[in-house]
Amino acid sequence: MTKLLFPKDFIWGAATASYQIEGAYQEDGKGESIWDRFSHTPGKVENGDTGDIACDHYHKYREDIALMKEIGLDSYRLSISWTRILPEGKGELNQAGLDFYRKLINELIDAGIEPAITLYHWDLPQALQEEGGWANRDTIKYFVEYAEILFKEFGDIVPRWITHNEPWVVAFMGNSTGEHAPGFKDHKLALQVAHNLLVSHGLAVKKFRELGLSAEIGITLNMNSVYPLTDSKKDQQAAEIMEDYINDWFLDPLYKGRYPEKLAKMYKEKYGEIEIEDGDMDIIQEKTDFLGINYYTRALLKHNPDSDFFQIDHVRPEDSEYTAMDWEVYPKGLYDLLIKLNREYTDQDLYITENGAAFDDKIGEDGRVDDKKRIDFLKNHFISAHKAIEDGVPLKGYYVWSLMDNFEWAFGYNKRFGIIHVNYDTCERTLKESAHWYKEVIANNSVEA
Ligand code: JJW
Repeated sequence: MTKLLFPKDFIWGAATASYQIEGAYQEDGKGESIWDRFSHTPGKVENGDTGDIACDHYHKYREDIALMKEIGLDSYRLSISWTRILPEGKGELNQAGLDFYRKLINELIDAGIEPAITLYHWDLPQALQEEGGWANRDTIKYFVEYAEILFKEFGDIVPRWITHNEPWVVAFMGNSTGEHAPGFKDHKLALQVAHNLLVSHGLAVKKFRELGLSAEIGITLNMNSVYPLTDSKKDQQAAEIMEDYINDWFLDPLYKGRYPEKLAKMYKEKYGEIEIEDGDMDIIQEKTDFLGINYYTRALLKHNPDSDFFQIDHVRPEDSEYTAMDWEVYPKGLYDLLIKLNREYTDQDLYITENGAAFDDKIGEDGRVDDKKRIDFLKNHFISAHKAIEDGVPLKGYYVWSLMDNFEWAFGYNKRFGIIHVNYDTCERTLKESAHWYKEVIANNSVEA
């Protein structure tokens, strides 16, 4: 066995999001979000699950921070619920919402845990959706106003800020596949939403700079490492289109000031032009301090002339291991992705802002949750990250998804991603074996390979 040591100041963390854990969906003046509306619409979420109570973190945050401290986390990534701060998305401020997050942030700091805040983790105010949501450019302005409130309130005590979480999922699963809120099935609408999200990111970063804060700010993208099944020309082209669709649709505007040429041309022929205003591409390129990466699996593609989606098929290798999400376990993809980002896009700091796996965890007779598969998953991904660091990638930290089992969007509570088990009848928390293992990794700043 070799012990792989991480850099001295490497940040070990865990992540969650407001709607997935907080509950208290109508408490202390909170307004309705699109996920409140969506989860309450029959047929949208498995089992009719909602975030009404979730993990009740809104009331149990002190207990949860004590568990984070026990694990030894350096940092905790959380998101803020826009409708706790501004129930209608704009206009009147709800002081009780700010008070909640101030208590939470102070409790973290007192526990020696750095808060990292995501401004937008999918819970758009329903009031703004009624006016067109992210497809309406006014939402960009309201987002920046919301961001400014938080920057002014917490910018001096929160060292790391993330504008958006996974704009690909927001745009395409929310507006093209319709699996997420607000549930539209309109690919052109999704393209407009994607663009407006990027512009809102750039303007929020600009606002952050104007305020002269010493904290750092970036954006988090969900990305897959992408491979062709064979090295045939057609499979390679299939992989290139998928790379454009999943990763480069966001990376290229952020770092190169343009959309991927080939796919943009195909979209234009199929859907016509979306609205891009003069100056937008410059705004989107506003310089950040880091890029956040959410990595779960790879995409393996082959050409299929009969497939609707640009003649591309996903391939599911039978001999691979899969998580409860049916996502292929592919740790090497994390290494490949980190190298691609560092070589082709940016030499700035990188963070893994999410990586983890869902498995069907059960509490055993002895009260332990023996999640060996999760330990193996995390270990092998940590090893991949370590290799990338050795090869010169400035990876500064790693947030495991998730701190605790929670509301996994359209899958409801069926998918358990946590290193802490949550009993949804009692809201009782139990550290899984992976949490005990992670505690050792953090304490030693190393992983045994
Ligand atoms: C599907 C991409 C190609 C959440 C997907 C991409 C491939 C046609 C987990 N991340 O609950 C799902 N999650 O709230 C944020 N991350 O399709 C946090 N990514 O399509 C977690 C990404 C995801 C997905 C789901």
